Amino acid sequence: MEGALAVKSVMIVVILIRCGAVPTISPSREDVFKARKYLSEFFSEVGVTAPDSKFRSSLDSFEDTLRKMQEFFGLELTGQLDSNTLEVMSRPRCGFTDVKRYGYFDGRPRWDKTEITYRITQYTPDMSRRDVDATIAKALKLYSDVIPLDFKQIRRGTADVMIMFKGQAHGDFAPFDGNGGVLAHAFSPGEGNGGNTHFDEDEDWTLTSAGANLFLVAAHEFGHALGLSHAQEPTALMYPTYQYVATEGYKLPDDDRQGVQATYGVRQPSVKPTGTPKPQPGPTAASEPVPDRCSRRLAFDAVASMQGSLYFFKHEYFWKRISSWEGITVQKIQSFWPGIKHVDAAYEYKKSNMTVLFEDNHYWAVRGNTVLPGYPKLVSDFGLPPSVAKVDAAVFVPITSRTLLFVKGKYWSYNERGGRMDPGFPKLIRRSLKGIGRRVDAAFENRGYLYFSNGARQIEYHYPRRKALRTLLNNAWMDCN
Ligand code: 0D3
Ligand code: ZN
Ligand code: ZN
Repeated sequence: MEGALAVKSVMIVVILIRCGAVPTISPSREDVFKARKYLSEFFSEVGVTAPDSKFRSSLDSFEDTLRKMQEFFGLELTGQLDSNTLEVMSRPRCGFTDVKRYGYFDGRPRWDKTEITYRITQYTPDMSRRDVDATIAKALKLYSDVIPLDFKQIRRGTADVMIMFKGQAHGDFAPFDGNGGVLAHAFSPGEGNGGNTHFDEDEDWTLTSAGANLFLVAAHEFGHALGLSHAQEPTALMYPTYQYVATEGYKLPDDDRQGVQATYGVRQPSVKPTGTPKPQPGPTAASEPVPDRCSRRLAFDAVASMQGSLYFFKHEYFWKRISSWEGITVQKIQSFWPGIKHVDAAYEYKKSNMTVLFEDNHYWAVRGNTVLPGYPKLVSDFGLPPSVAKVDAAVFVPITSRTLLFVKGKYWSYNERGGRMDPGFPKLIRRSLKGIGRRVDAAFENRGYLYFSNGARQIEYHYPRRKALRTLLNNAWMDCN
């Protein structure tokens, strides 16, 4: 009943074992016995009868089943127990899920809904049910804290993620191997078997550093169940081999978080009452109200990253979006950088650990809330024509080490390492940065993507491919529902 879906996931194996000739040797009695057991375990829906049966129809059935298995594993469809087929049957199989290889077939698998149900159909005697429930929930929460997915436990019926503890052969194509070795496995997202997660009951499941820590293993498996493959980074949760690490206060490691957020997006942090919400009455008393950051018409004056947070500038204020999902705060620009009233354009140049803020025809370099000495300077010192009264947007592109400066329908390119403007500019935005429109009023870089805002909308842009990927509303960053 789960066969068809297992096929999809185990197709991975195909590439690995497809090559080579098929030397045929006559199988021993023991081989035949093992093959029968194997086929009845994993391909039983097809019906398996002994190959030495005197009934022709049964023989057909064995050969058919074997061909099915061979097809499944990308072997030559001989219907015979050739050595390649026997080799595959004896191969110890680990987790099925390797998105990198899987990806060759089917693209990156993901859940296309935001509420994922899970059900634990078989518990382990090693721990109390309560502890198992709590540990599974905690492992899933690592993900739901950072991506916009919610997990809901159900106790009957079919859930998206069916979880069980079972040793040895347990109804899929990857029997477990007793204590040690493979601890668990999970299917990548999809219908049927997709997402299902199996824990080898022959491990000692614990909440400590002894045996196999259920929280850590479950966290790893749910990575697979969400579509993550194994990682090369040894500190990543998705590293292929288990190693105990302290679990108190455990957060999804960066590598894994970035992987899963690249697939599902970022969970908008919940609103936190800010420590500095009240606009301080400035020297010029009458202050504008704080703009509505959730408005669908929200336009930004400027956006920049700064020391891992994003700063969104609007009128006399900026919202700070802290990278660790601590929420969004709002503050008056002037109370943070005295002397700066509004910001038209901004970009961070990490190499010098500084951010450049443009206001009208001048600019500042700041580090944190410190304005660096020697500023403000005139935009003509930057290499822009003195006729430029205002810079609309600025963004630093890490892969080229260039800062793009947008003024009306054109943009300039500044070579940060060389400290000079590139020749051949300005260029027309509409011609040379296709897909982002005619004008840009705010631009920033985040996790390898560029974002170009114009009015209430922004374009997510992949610079290496010079490609506009999608359109968002500006308020998508503003933690609104
Ligand atoms: C597995 O069992 C992984 C599960 C895993 C890997 C890393 C962290 C948590 C869970 C199959 S998807 N790996 C085997 C393993 O680590 C190779 N076994 C125990 C060991 O070798 N220490
Ligand atoms: Zn399994
Ligand atoms: Zn794994």
